Amino acid sequence: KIPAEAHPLAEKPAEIASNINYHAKFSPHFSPFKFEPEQAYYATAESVRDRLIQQWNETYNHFHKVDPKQTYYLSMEYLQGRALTNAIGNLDIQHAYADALNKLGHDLENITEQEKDAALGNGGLGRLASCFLDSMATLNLPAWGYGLRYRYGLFKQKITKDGQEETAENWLEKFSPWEVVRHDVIYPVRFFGRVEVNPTGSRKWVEGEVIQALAYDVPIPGYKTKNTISLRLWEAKAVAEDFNLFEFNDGQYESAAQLHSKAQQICAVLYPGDATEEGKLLRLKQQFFLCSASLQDIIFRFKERRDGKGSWQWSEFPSKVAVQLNDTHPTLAIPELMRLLMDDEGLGWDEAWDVTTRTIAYTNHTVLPEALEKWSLAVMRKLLPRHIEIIEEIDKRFVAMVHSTQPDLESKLPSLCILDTSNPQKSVVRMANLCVVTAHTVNGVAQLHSDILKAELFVDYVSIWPTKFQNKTNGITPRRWLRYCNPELSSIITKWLKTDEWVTNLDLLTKLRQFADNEDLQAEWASAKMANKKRLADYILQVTGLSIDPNSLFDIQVKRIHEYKRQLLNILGAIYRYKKLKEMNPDERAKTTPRTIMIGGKAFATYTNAKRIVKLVNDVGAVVNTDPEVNNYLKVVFVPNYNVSVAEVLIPGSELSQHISTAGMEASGTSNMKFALNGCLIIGTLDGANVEIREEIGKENFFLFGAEADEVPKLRKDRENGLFKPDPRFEEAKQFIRSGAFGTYDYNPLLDSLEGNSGYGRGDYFLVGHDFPSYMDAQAKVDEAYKDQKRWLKMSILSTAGSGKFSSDRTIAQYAKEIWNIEECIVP
Ligand code: DL6
Repeated sequence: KIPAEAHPLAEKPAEIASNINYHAKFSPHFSPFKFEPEQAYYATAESVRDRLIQQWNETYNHFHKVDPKQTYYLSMEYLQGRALTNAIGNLDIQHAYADALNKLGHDLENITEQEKDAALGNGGLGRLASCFLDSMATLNLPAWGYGLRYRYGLFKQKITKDGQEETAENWLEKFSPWEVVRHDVIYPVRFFGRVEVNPTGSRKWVEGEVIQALAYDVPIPGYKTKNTISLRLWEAKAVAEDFNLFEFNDGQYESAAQLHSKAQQICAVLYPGDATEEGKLLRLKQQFFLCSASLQDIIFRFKERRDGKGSWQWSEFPSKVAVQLNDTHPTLAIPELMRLLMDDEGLGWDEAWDVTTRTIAYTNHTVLPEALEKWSLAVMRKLLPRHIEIIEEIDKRFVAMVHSTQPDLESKLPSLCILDTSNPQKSVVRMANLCVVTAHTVNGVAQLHSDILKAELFVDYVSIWPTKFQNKTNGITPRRWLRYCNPELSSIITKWLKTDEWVTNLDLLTKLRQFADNEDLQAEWASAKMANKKRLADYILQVTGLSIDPNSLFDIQVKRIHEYKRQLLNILGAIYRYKKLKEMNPDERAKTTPRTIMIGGKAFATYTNAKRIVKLVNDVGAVVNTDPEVNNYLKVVFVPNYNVSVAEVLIPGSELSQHISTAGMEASGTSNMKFALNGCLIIGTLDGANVEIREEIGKENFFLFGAEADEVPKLRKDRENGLFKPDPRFEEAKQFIRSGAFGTYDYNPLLDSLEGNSGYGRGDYFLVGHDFPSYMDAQAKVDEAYKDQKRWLKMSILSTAGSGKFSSDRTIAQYAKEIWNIEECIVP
């Protein structure tokens, strides 16, 4: 830690102001003499970036000199959000910058609102990757992230009368002040072509199309440390020689620039639709592009650091390099590393396999069968002919190993092997199997999820490699998710703990427990919550035009819209609540706990039922919020375009949050951790990390309901056998929708998915009907608990106090020690 007075950046606001002015003047992106908030944002960001660059270069030089073992995190997604508040906070220069901007007639908070979210991810997995980068930098670990520089990130969600509408999110519309292009870091990535066999037997991948991968680096500053690491994003490019001037001059404009347009397609969008063959091919190209460019870069750096230092062996590679695959999306790193080692560096199979297996580790983030990637063998053979040879060889050797050492498992081989050729027309490569067979370590992301992986999805592999499987419960960065998004609560915590060390040692929050009953703390806690609720109410007014009452209970569910996450359970509960309020007389109504239910999240563009859920929430809101009998007691709000920045407003203002997935389906969840950390109570099932959160904060502070994971298979069977008796309240809520109470839209397909044998092939696969009564009972307990504000505040304080375990610093320290075997490397 750098003492405040010796801080190299402890400058006078006047100097900072002149630096911001300098940027506005000499790196201008706008017409001169304009200095409105937008211009001020870009100039401020550039001024901050300059400071980062200095630390960043020192970090790289230090790592280069020390040559420690380094981790490379490969992820197709990063949900970075905004960078300015985080950067000046981590650099500890927020006061100086706020003063400087005041001098220039601007307000720091207002300026930060100008920044567009970098949304290069979909949801939990992408945001986790971003939290991990923050922790890697803060823990001074020699680690980097690799990803793709998508032109359009996650779509912008608009709500129209028809429900969700998607438009492209142009986060690079003007430019990003946070990225630095490295024109000297460029690698060729090949697609298609053929394998050439040389007389010596060695093989080479030749011809096809070659696209260039150009590096754009984003600095990731650690909190109050000089260490600043990189997120390297690859951009696809064709070179000038690929432009056919002859054809162009001949009027054949499209074919003249064919490779340029193919290159542009690669990084055009995050998750191109893959319903078509073209879409599938493009997605596979994206995955390979990330893997190939990153591995070429890693190998280049490994060799560069050995240059001139005497003789070295490739067997040393795993003692210098750890590669973590963030789910199966970067699985092609496995055959690509094998190919680079064998075909380019001349290693034999055994040596290359030894290096690869000791380098690669894999994290699984889902047990949902449709999310377990399988790629058509035929498509892959066309796009990556050499890699398919390698995958076939890995599979062949795996099968031979099972035959010779695990005869008991021979009958399991059809599901264990990598290639599934049972239907020769539709043979596929199972990416998770390739990862498990190759990786030295496989981990799940919460204890329950890791247990399920070992007991179900990967059970037979466990008997082959009993020590390969680990758990690494997810975490969130306390910097973004408390210190910066909730300054009011942060100051209170610092005051009561008499230190701000909790920002990097979140376990210190347990010391709040002793004050949970203290009236002074409770009063301060309540006033911080009210300030955040008012800020949230202002935000809702601004984006929806709806006025909500900060004295009502703020109940929030925000996450991707998916049937397993059960937003449908939430809205059915709201519908039932509305119906009962309508049936009450005014005196009865006045005794209820007023609630504002907020639901936000994006539905995948082609996921019809998810989009119906979005429409239903909006339709219910339209009726409830304009019903004068009820709208003082209940409001239902759909929060549009949920993203990282919106979460930073919602979470601090929340009092109850819903994490209500069918048990066994949510691998971990990380928003549950963010809400609990901010003193929000949870209503939830025993799923994912909820289980551990409940253990940490105390079961009396958690509103639990629903079936447990090990009951789910039997409950599904019972339904199929007609043994399920729905609760009358559940029937009443569905019937109310069918009666047309919320408009004329046809909700029958959605409601049918909760009945009979439709939806996911079997009726109510996610057990909404089964869990509905216990959900409503738990909600009744919430209403009662909220009436006793003293008790509620105590529960809220205990939620924060019990959240220390869920720091991503803890998670990353465990990855570093137990998977990567890397140590801190502090920049002096
Ligand atoms: O591990 C991060 C996050 C978990 O918290 C969520 O529970 C899980 O649903 C999510 N998984 C994905 C799946 N992507 N794929 N494949 O995003 O990961």
